[in-house]
Amino acid sequence: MEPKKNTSALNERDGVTQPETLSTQVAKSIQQFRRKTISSDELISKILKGDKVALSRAITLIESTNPTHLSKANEVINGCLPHANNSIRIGITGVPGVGKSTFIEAFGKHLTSLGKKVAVLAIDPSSSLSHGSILGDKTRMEELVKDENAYIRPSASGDSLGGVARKTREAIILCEACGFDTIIIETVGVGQSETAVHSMVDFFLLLKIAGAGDELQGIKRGIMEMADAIVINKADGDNIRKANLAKVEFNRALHLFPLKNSGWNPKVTTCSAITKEGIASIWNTINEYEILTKSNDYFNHRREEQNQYWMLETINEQLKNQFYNHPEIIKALEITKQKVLTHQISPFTGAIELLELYKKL
Ligand SMILES: Nc1nc2c(ncn2[C@@H]2O[C@H](COP(=O)(O)OP(=O)(O)O)[C@@H](O)[C@H]2O)c(=O)[nH]1
Ligand SMILES: [Mg+2]
Repeated sequence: MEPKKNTSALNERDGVTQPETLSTQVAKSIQQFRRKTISSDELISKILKGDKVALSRAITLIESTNPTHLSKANEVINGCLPHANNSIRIGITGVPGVGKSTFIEAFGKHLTSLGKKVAVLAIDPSSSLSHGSILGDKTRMEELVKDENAYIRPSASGDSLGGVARKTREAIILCEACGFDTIIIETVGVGQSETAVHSMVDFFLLLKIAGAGDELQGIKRGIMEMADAIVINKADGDNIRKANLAKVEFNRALHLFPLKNSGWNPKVTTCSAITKEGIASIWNTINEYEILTKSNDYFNHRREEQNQYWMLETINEQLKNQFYNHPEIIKALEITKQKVLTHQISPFTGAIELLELYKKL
């Protein structure tokens, strides 16, 4: 009779004799693997020396969903934290095709030519689904990618914007500790990601292109309100006149917004990421902003506020994850949903019951 196949994972097969000696090949690969796993102290000291390979490894670590990586990631972040903060953080947003990647290439090259060290991070919630767009971006940033004083990191993956944003925020800390003094966070102008980026940068730049008189349509008012500068890109060739007209219109529209807490009057400018016209003056504008907000103490005040915000955001996110991933809650949630659906209990009662259950778990 055929022996019954035991499919239990707990079952051990007997009768397999071990080879007397370990193959040298295997030994070698184990040694190599060990050499590759690097302690958090080593990682920190390499990052502080400006090692971009170590920086990438650390960012991969914070992006990992493997729970065993979490404590190591936190060690690295805490080790880097005292060396962070010394930078200007710039958020750049705009709809796909507006020229963000091309702009960042031109802008980034301008900054490195001034001796700046530039890190580019991206928050792109759509790319975590399609695993996309970054390859395209890297080819648009051909020169910057090769620049020794630049670092480009594709967007973190994750299944929630909150998660992706938190990882990006931690990546900012690592980049700063690695010596990058100008951090650019790029996001696609869709959905909630602008708000997330706005809450982690000092300066928020909205990239636009001139349309045929429809400049002010289709822009979410909230995004315009967040902008410290509106830059109309592709102001080259036949487009220059239209771009200048758009500039006038945006200026007029901005006057309708209340004065910002920063005391800064948002600027509207035009540029071409291709001819590089106007690129240098955007950097001057950001410098002016930094000088103003550091002299009126808004700069530090805002960073402190952002720290508080991110602590609370992280708590919210973790609480939600713990709740929804608890096996008992997963079971009870289904039952409660049915009860609500069939009007046995109100949605409010259902929620309270689940929360009460969670407290007891
Ligand atoms: N004429 C012109 N074309 C531009 C400019 N900036 C970007 N483009 C083009 O616009 C297209 C989209 O640019 P890309 O940087 O990929 O936009 P993104 O989706 O916002 O990152 C590309 O074909 C670019 O070559 C510019 O300043 N002038
Ligand atoms: Mg792009």
